[in-house]
Amino acid sequence: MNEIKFRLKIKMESPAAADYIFKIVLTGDSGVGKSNLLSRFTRNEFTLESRSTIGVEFSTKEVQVDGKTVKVQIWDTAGQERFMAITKAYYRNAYGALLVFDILKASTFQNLDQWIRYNEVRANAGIDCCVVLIGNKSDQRHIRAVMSDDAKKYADERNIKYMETSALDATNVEQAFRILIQDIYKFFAEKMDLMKDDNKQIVTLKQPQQQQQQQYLPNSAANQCCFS
Ligand SMILES: Nc1nc2c(ncn2[C@@H]2O[C@H](COP(=O)(O)OP(=O)(O)O)[C@@H](O)[C@H]2O)c(=O)[nH]1
Ligand SMILES: [Mg+2]
Repeated sequence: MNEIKFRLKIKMESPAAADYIFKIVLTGDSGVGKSNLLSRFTRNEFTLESRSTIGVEFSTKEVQVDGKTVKVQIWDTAGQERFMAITKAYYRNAYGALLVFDILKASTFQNLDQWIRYNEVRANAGIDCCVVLIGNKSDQRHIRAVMSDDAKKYADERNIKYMETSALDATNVEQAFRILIQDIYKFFAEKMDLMKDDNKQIVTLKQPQQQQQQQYLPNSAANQCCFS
Protein backbone atom coordinates (compact mmCIF):
# COMPACT_ATOMS: atom_id res chain seq x y z
CA MET A 1 0.00 0.00 0.00
CA ASN A 2 2.88 2.39 0.72
CA GLU A 3 3.97 2.02 -2.86
CA ILE A 4 0.64 3.29 -4.03
CA LYS A 5 0.77 6.20 -1.62
CA PHE A 6 4.06 7.22 -3.12
CA ARG A 7 3.04 6.88 -6.68
CA LEU A 8 -0.44 8.28 -6.94
CA LYS A 9 -1.21 11.92 -6.91
CA ILE A 10 -4.44 13.20 -5.49
CA LYS A 11 -5.14 16.82 -4.97
CA MET A 12 -8.26 17.31 -2.98
CA GLU A 13 -7.78 20.95 -2.15
CA SER A 14 -8.48 22.35 -5.61
CA PRO A 15 -11.29 21.24 -7.89
CA ALA A 16 -9.24 22.29 -10.93
CA ALA A 17 -6.31 20.07 -10.00
CA ALA A 18 -5.79 16.66 -11.49
CA ASP A 19 -7.01 13.72 -9.47
CA TYR A 20 -4.32 11.46 -10.85
CA ILE A 21 -1.10 11.77 -12.78
CA PHE A 22 0.02 8.86 -14.93
CA LYS A 23 3.28 8.52 -16.77
CA ILE A 24 2.97 6.80 -20.14
CA VAL A 25 5.86 5.96 -22.44
CA LEU A 26 6.00 5.58 -26.20
CA THR A 27 8.27 2.89 -27.50
CA GLY A 28 9.04 1.23 -30.80
CA ASP A 29 11.59 1.53 -33.58
CA SER A 30 12.67 4.79 -35.07
CA GLY A 31 10.37 6.17 -37.79
CA VAL A 32 7.23 4.30 -36.76
CA GLY A 33 5.46 7.55 -35.85
CA LYS A 34 5.81 7.84 -32.09
CA SER A 35 6.47 11.58 -32.05
CA ASN A 36 3.59 12.24 -34.41
CA LEU A 37 1.20 10.14 -32.36
CA LEU A 38 2.19 12.24 -29.38
CA SER A 39 1.78 15.56 -31.18
CA ARG A 40 -1.52 14.43 -32.71
CA PHE A 41 -2.90 13.46 -29.31
CA THR A 42 -1.65 16.43 -27.31
CA ARG A 43 -1.70 19.26 -29.86
CA ASN A 44 -3.60 17.85 -32.84
CA GLU A 45 -0.52 18.39 -35.00
CA PHE A 46 1.23 16.24 -37.58
CA THR A 47 4.48 16.80 -39.45
CA LEU A 48 5.70 15.05 -42.57
CA GLU A 49 9.31 15.49 -41.59
CA SER A 50 10.95 12.86 -39.50
CA ARG A 51 12.83 14.67 -36.81
CA SER A 52 14.72 13.25 -33.94
CA THR A 53 13.53 14.45 -30.63
CA ILE A 54 16.27 16.31 -28.85
CA GLY A 55 16.57 15.09 -25.30
CA VAL A 56 13.88 13.07 -23.61
CA GLU A 57 10.66 14.93 -24.12
CA PHE A 58 7.28 14.63 -22.57
CA SER A 59 3.98 16.33 -23.10
CA THR A 60 1.03 16.40 -20.81
CA LYS A 61 -2.67 16.31 -21.39
CA GLU A 62 -5.64 16.17 -19.09
CA VAL A 63 -8.43 13.75 -19.79
CA GLN A 64 -11.62 12.92 -17.96
CA VAL A 65 -12.15 9.34 -16.92
CA ASP A 66 -15.11 8.26 -14.87
CA GLY A 67 -15.70 11.85 -13.72
CA LYS A 68 -12.08 12.22 -12.58
CA THR A 69 -9.40 14.43 -14.07
CA VAL A 70 -6.41 12.41 -15.13
CA LYS A 71 -3.26 14.20 -16.18
CA VAL A 72 -1.15 12.03 -18.43
CA GLN A 73 2.51 12.71 -18.85
CA ILE A 74 3.52 11.08 -22.12
CA TRP A 75 7.19 10.46 -22.71
CA ASP A 76 8.72 10.34 -26.16
CA THR A 77 12.15 8.89 -26.86
CA ALA A 78 15.07 11.11 -27.73
CA GLY A 79 15.84 9.07 -30.83
CA GLN A 80 17.98 6.68 -28.81
CA GLU A 81 15.95 3.80 -30.21
CA ARG A 82 18.01 4.26 -33.39
CA PHE A 83 21.17 3.18 -31.73
CA MET A 84 20.45 1.11 -28.68
CA ALA A 85 17.93 -0.11 -26.23
CA ILE A 86 16.01 2.63 -24.54
CA THR A 87 17.37 3.27 -21.08
CA LYS A 88 15.84 1.98 -17.94
CA ALA A 89 15.34 5.52 -16.63
CA TYR A 90 12.97 6.24 -19.50
CA TYR A 91 10.60 3.51 -18.38
CA ARG A 92 10.92 4.11 -14.67
CA ASN A 93 7.58 4.69 -12.94
CA ALA A 94 5.63 4.37 -16.16
CA TYR A 95 2.12 3.10 -15.64
CA GLY A 96 1.52 2.30 -19.26
CA ALA A 97 3.18 2.01 -22.65
CA LEU A 98 2.16 2.32 -26.26
CA LEU A 99 4.27 -0.18 -28.15
CA VAL A 100 4.32 1.14 -31.71
CA PHE A 101 5.27 -0.45 -35.02
CA ASP A 102 4.80 0.69 -38.61
CA ILE A 103 2.36 -1.48 -40.58
CA LEU A 104 4.31 -0.60 -43.75
CA LYS A 105 7.63 -1.88 -42.46
CA ALA A 106 7.89 -5.50 -41.43
CA SER A 107 11.17 -5.09 -39.56
CA THR A 108 9.52 -2.79 -37.02
CA PHE A 109 7.07 -5.58 -36.25
CA GLN A 110 9.74 -8.28 -36.31
CA ASN A 111 11.69 -6.31 -33.74
CA LEU A 112 8.70 -6.70 -31.46
CA ASP A 113 8.50 -10.33 -32.40
CA GLN A 114 12.06 -10.91 -31.37
CA TRP A 115 11.02 -9.52 -28.03
CA ILE A 116 13.32 -6.56 -28.35
CA ARG A 117 10.95 -3.75 -27.58
CA TYR A 118 8.35 -5.78 -25.77
CA ASN A 119 10.94 -7.30 -23.48
CA GLU A 120 12.37 -3.90 -22.85
CA VAL A 121 9.04 -2.64 -21.57
CA ARG A 122 8.48 -5.68 -19.44
CA ALA A 123 11.98 -5.64 -17.99
CA ASN A 124 12.10 -1.96 -17.22
CA ALA A 125 8.59 -0.75 -16.60
CA GLY A 126 7.32 -3.80 -14.81
CA ILE A 127 5.53 -6.99 -15.48
CA ASP A 128 2.13 -5.46 -14.80
CA CYS A 129 2.60 -2.36 -16.93
CA CYS A 130 -0.45 -1.71 -19.07
CA VAL A 131 0.57 -2.08 -22.71
CA VAL A 132 -1.33 -1.40 -25.94
CA LEU A 133 0.19 -2.52 -29.22
CA ILE A 134 -0.15 0.06 -31.99
CA GLY A 135 0.15 -0.56 -35.72
CA ASN A 136 0.59 2.98 -37.06
CA LYS A 137 0.20 4.51 -40.55
CA SER A 138 -3.16 2.88 -41.27
CA ASP A 139 -3.81 5.62 -43.85
CA GLN A 140 -1.42 3.63 -46.07
CA ARG A 141 -2.98 0.26 -45.38
CA HIS A 142 -3.22 -0.56 -49.11
CA ILE A 143 0.57 -1.03 -49.10
CA ARG A 144 0.81 -2.64 -45.72
CA ALA A 145 3.57 -5.17 -44.97
CA VAL A 146 2.18 -6.40 -41.66
CA MET A 147 -1.19 -8.10 -41.65
CA SER A 148 -3.72 -7.15 -38.97
CA ASP A 149 -4.24 -10.79 -38.07
CA ASP A 150 -0.56 -11.29 -37.33
CA ALA A 151 -0.44 -8.24 -35.10
CA LYS A 152 -3.66 -9.25 -33.38
CA LYS A 153 -2.26 -12.73 -32.75
CA TYR A 154 0.92 -11.24 -31.32
CA ALA A 155 -1.12 -9.07 -28.97
CA ASP A 156 -3.49 -11.86 -27.97
CA GLU A 157 -0.58 -14.13 -27.06
CA ARG A 158 0.67 -11.49 -24.68
CA ASN A 159 -2.73 -10.53 -23.39
CA ILE A 160 -2.48 -6.95 -24.58
CA LYS A 161 -4.78 -4.93 -26.83
CA TYR A 162 -4.08 -4.11 -30.46
CA MET A 163 -5.15 -1.03 -32.41
CA GLU A 164 -4.33 0.44 -35.78
CA THR A 165 -3.83 4.18 -35.90
CA SER A 166 -2.93 6.95 -38.26
CA ALA A 167 -1.18 9.97 -36.82
CA LEU A 168 -1.56 11.50 -40.28
CA ASP A 169 -5.35 11.43 -40.54
CA ALA A 170 -5.90 11.08 -36.76
CA THR A 171 -7.73 7.75 -36.99
CA ASN A 172 -7.86 6.01 -33.61
CA VAL A 173 -5.14 8.15 -32.02
CA GLU A 174 -7.36 9.59 -29.31
CA GLN A 175 -8.95 6.18 -28.83
CA ALA A 176 -5.61 4.39 -28.43
CA PHE A 177 -4.44 6.75 -25.71
CA ARG A 178 -7.83 6.64 -24.05
CA ILE A 179 -7.94 2.87 -23.95
CA LEU A 180 -4.54 2.80 -22.32
CA ILE A 181 -5.48 5.52 -19.83
CA GLN A 182 -8.73 3.77 -18.99
CA ASP A 183 -6.91 0.48 -18.42
CA ILE A 184 -4.49 2.19 -16.08
CA TYR A 185 -7.29 4.04 -14.35
CA LYS A 186 -9.32 0.88 -13.87
CA PHE A 187 -6.35 -0.79 -12.29
CA PHE A 188 -5.74 2.10 -9.92
CA ALA A 189 -9.37 2.67 -9.09
CA GLU A 190 -9.52 -0.86 -7.76
CA LYS A 191 -6.40 -0.25 -5.68
CA MET A 192 -7.89 2.97 -4.38
CA ASP A 193 -11.05 1.22 -3.31
CA LEU A 194 -9.01 -1.36 -1.47
CA MET A 195 -7.10 1.37 0.31
CA LYS A 196 -10.30 3.09 1.33
CA ASP A 197 -11.62 -0.19 2.69
CA ASP A 198 -8.41 -0.74 4.60
CA ASN A 199 -8.35 2.69 6.18
CA LYS A 200 -12.08 3.23 6.51
CA GLN A 201 -11.55 6.86 5.60
CA ILE A 202 -10.61 9.04 2.67
CA VAL A 203 -7.00 8.41 1.81
CA THR A 204 -4.60 11.31 1.51
CA LEU A 205 -1.82 10.43 -0.84
CA LYS A 206 1.62 11.86 -1.08
CA GLN A 207 2.35 13.71 -4.25
CA PRO A 208 5.25 12.76 -6.47
CA GLN A 209 5.36 16.19 -8.08
CA GLN A 210 8.31 15.80 -10.37
CA GLN A 211 9.74 12.93 -12.28
CA GLN A 212 13.02 13.55 -10.48
CA GLN A 213 11.29 12.93 -7.21
CA GLN A 214 9.76 9.75 -8.49
CA GLN A 215 13.17 8.44 -9.31
CA TYR A 216 14.10 8.45 -5.67
CA LEU A 217 11.31 6.09 -4.81
CA PRO A 218 12.19 2.89 -3.04
CA ASN A 219 13.38 0.18 -5.39
CA SER A 220 10.37 -1.91 -4.67
CA ALA A 221 8.20 0.66 -6.37
CA ALA A 222 10.60 1.86 -8.99
CA ASN A 223 10.32 -0.93 -11.49
CA GLN A 224 6.63 -1.35 -11.54
CA CYS A 225 4.00 0.18 -13.62
CA CYS A 226 0.63 -1.19 -12.82
CA PHE A 227 1.30 -3.30 -9.82
CA SER A 228 -0.73 -6.11 -8.47
N1 LIG B 1 1.58 8.02 -43.74
C1 LIG B 1 1.88 8.21 -42.45
N2 LIG B 1 3.09 8.68 -42.10
C2 LIG B 1 3.34 8.85 -40.78
C3 LIG B 1 2.38 8.56 -39.76
N3 LIG B 1 2.94 8.82 -38.57
C4 LIG B 1 4.17 9.26 -38.81
N4 LIG B 1 4.42 9.29 -40.14
C5 LIG B 1 5.65 9.70 -40.80
O1 LIG B 1 6.68 8.79 -40.43
C6 LIG B 1 7.90 9.49 -40.23
C7 LIG B 1 8.42 9.22 -38.82
O2 LIG B 1 7.55 9.78 -37.90
P1 LIG B 1 8.02 10.14 -36.40
O3 LIG B 1 6.82 10.57 -35.65
O4 LIG B 1 9.17 11.06 -36.43
O5 LIG B 1 8.51 8.70 -35.92
P2 LIG B 1 9.34 8.29 -34.59
O6 LIG B 1 10.78 8.18 -35.01
O7 LIG B 1 8.80 6.96 -34.19
O8 LIG B 1 9.11 9.36 -33.58
C8 LIG B 1 7.62 10.97 -40.52
O9 LIG B 1 7.99 11.24 -41.84
C9 LIG B 1 6.13 11.08 -40.35
O10 LIG B 1 5.58 12.12 -41.14
C10 LIG B 1 1.11 8.07 -40.19
O11 LIG B 1 0.21 7.79 -39.40
N5 LIG B 1 0.91 7.92 -41.53
MG1 LIG C 1 10.53 10.55 -32.56
